[in-house]
Amino acid sequence: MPIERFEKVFIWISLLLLEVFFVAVLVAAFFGGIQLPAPGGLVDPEQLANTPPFDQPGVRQVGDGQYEVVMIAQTWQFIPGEIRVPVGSTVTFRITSRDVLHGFLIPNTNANVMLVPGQVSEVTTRFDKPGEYRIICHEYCGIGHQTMFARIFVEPTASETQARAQEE
Ligand SMILES: [Cu+2]
Repeated sequence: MPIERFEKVFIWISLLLLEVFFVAVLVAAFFGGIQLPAPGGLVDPEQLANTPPFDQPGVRQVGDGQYEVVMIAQTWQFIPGEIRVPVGSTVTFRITSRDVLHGFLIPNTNANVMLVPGQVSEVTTRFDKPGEYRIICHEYCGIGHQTMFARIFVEPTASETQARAQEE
């Protein structure tokens, strides 16, 4: 069966594009640190108050520069609504939803997961720049959706604060 010349060209271009996208996925996965959010386990959303670690949401230091944040999302807030960690911290978030589907996005980081009731979402990110970050719900969850956010304050370390004071 003869294949028309232009058709051949486009078949090759399509194959080439597939290759390019495949390589892009590999580069993102192995060099860009992009990864699928890991399922962190199952919980009963109605029993969160009696289920560790969700009975005590908050920030815990788990190592040198390593923190764990246990969080609950519910209409229309994150608990806790404020988190403080020192700059340079690696933070693992363990989050679940108490009621409906919510989202968890920290803009300009790799943290971007869905929060499904009954499921624990886990995502790890590093904060190298001090400042205020926001956690945003990016799955429409009802009439108060646009007000659903939390703050992360990444605080400069004591030595950095001193260095800055001296500069001024
Ligand atoms: Cu929402």
